[in-house]
Amino acid sequence: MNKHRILQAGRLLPSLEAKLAAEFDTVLLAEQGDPAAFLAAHGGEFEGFVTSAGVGVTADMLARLPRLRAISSFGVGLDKLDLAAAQVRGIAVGYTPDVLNDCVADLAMALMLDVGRRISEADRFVRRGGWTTPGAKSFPLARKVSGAKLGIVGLGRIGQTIAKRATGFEMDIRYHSRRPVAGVAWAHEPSLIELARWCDYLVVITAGGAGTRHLVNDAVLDALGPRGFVINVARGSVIDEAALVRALVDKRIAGAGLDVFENEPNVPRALFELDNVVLLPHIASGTEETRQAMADRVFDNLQGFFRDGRMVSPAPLP
Ligand code: NAP
Ligand code: 8YV
Repeated sequence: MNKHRILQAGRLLPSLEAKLAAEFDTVLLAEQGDPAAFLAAHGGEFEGFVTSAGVGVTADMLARLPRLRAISSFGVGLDKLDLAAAQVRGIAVGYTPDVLNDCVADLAMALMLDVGRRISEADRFVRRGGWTTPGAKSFPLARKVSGAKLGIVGLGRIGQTIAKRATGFEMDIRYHSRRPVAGVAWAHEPSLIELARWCDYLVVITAGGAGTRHLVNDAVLDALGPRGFVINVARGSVIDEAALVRALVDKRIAGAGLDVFENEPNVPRALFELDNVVLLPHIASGTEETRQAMADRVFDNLQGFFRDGRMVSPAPLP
């Protein structure tokens, strides 16, 4: 039997590439020279497309793949996948929810502890000899995380996993989302401004995309205030980055822990100067175990579709 032809947008874990190549006839777009010319000549040959949450798929790309039947995306974020364009064509879309909840939640906790307890700042202090310099000022006091007030923006799969971890830290937890979540112990706060005013740590873990663009704006940051920290493990677009930089530079908020940015991999230079900000290169799901689980789901989605007509984790319809 002929293997289904699959287009791979970019490089994947070697183990996933090997599994895909054994089951399908795979082609790596990034290695085909001029992608536009390649797609004009060969786009009609592909039935499957493997992409990632970071790369996504546009309506224009779909138009270049006229026989496409299935897309499998490495990641849970759907903000760069044109689901509506896929739906119009009846193309199945799969993604990797749940398998990354633990690691993204762990990283949110790590960022909260880091900015609250000034861990990265203290590490820099030790490395530059601040501890051993005679007569130097001692390292400044930090803020407590255990027992503090945590506001979670978006109590979905990952948001709930963060709340469970924070429960172990005896944090007082409330959350904001458009709809209250049934069956959870934490209080829903319909107003994001009120949540920000109440909490010490505001952790952002909503979906990205147009619906949440700049949800955290000047007004929310001012409500958080000079004793409040913001953590973003969702998407850079959810926070108005220019407003965040202003609030940090002007010390209108206490600090920030950021895994995601509006224009990745570019991070506003003004943040490099600030000691109360922790900057990470979008690594929340980046452990060997979780990336392998994501890779397995990318494969299972594609194999499930082509063998049984069913993906393991179909993306929700737009
Ligand atoms: P999820 O289960 O779909 O949860 C998304 C949450 O966002 C829901 O609680 C939803 O509640 C809320 N939400 C959506 N629109 C909102 C709005 N306008 N205002 C307030 N809340 C809103 O998704 P998940 O699996 O937890 O993942 C969340 C996001 O994390 C992903 O979409 C992805 O972008 C990001 N992520 C980042 C990394 C990383 O590496 N940093 C890794 C994985 C995921 P309502 O619908 O009730 O509002
Ligand atoms: C991925 C993510 O590492 O799942 C997501 O939505 O943001 C991360 O887990 C990344 O997007 C892979 O491209």
